[in-house]
Amino acid sequence: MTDSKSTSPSDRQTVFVANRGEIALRIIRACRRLGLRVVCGFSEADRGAAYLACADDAICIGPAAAAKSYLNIPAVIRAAQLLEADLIHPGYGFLSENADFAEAVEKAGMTLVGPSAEIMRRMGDKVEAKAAMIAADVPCVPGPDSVLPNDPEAIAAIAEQIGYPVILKAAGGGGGRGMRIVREAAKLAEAFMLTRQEAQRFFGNPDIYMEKFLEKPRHVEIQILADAHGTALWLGDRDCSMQRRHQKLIEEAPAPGIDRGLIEEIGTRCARSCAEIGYVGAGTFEFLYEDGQFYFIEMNTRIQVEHPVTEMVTGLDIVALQIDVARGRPLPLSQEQVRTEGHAIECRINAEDPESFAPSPGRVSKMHAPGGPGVRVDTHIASGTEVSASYDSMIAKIIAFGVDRDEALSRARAALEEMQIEGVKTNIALHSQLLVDTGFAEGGVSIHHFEHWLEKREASNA
Ligand code: MV4
Repeated sequence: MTDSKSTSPSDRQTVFVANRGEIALRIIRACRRLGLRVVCGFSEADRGAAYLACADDAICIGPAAAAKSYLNIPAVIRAAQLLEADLIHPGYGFLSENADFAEAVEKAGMTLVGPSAEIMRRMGDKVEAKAAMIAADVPCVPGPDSVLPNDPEAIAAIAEQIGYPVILKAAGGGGGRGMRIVREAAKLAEAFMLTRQEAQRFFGNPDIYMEKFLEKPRHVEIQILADAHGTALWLGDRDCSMQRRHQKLIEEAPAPGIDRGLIEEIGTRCARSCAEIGYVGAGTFEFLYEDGQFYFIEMNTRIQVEHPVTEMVTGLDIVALQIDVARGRPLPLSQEQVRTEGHAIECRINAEDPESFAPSPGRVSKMHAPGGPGVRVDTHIASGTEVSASYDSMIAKIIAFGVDRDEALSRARAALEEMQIEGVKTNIALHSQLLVDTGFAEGGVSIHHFEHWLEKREASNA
């Protein structure tokens, strides 16, 4: 390619967005900032959605059912080729951590905004991921860095060595499926058989591993970003402990009340392990944090829903940087230039019944988004938007920034009060209640806090 050609507008690279909703819009915005052409694939359910008009072009990839559109690898590849894409951004969910998809993108001569198929496959196997982290001196939950044998006596011996309670996990699992807690030796053999069957059924991989079960941990994660030239950065930490059934409700950065020296040591090790394994792209190291210690559990190889809290405290555009490193560009900053400042809190707004948590699809008849200093709203929703029953019920993210946690909290509270959504039920009022909970206001709640809070609320309403 000649210089004159590379500067002509027709030669701009094209990004195909293989996702929908708020993250599709977030990716479109990053592409605009970078001066890239950006095109979308949409399902029949999303035809005519307002965010699609923000892209340079868009094409239908199939019916509403995700399996036939956003999860349909041949349909996505064909659409990207038709719209002359150079890169494919998978967002989160759908095909974002599918190694077969990553391979198909490579085979079709395009570039995935994400790590290689090989790395994705390796991190998708939780036992391989754990072994890689142990090798890189990232602290892990006590337990073997290998799959369990089939011999009941050998398994019992491993459990005795770890000490009860233990947890059995499917190597092909993650995100909360295919796990079983075992509190006594008498229950181990049956639990092993059941977990084995589930692992085979859900993930097509019968491999099981065992860890010490941590009773009351927090969920703290480290954001990383790595280029193809050997630079790997960590961009701080997030606390995602406020969750219900593995669906996060509130995330914040930084994790409150944790020794900054310890976080720095963990973050540095995460970044170094990325450089060691040749990781390119954005990624997240998930840890459990209990009694002053970090324990690695899984790595996510995608951009995450909660990335905005990290963007707010670092001032970086993680999605733009993620696209740039996928294009082979070197990261434009060093670790010393990554500075975090202040505090950010994100509330996930879902279209759901606040009592039953059942999805509440329908037409948004009215939408007023909050704003003002330190308030960011990531959403594709406007008055008139149809919320489909075919997809996740998350429709908006309210992110509040402050010089400290108290200011972020008070801005988040005011933003939630201001927000109005009519036509679908939402969890806005639930968030308002959570943000005045004394436990949450103090900071540092465990992953079980929300369910306990709900139980207490039910009891006081009875
Ligand atoms: C654990 C654990 C306690 N001890 N591992 C759930 C999702 C998957 N990513 C790992 N998970 C857990 N692994 C050990 N050794 C508790 C959980 C867990 C959890 C973790 C993070 C966020 C929410 C959670 C909710 C329930 C259980």
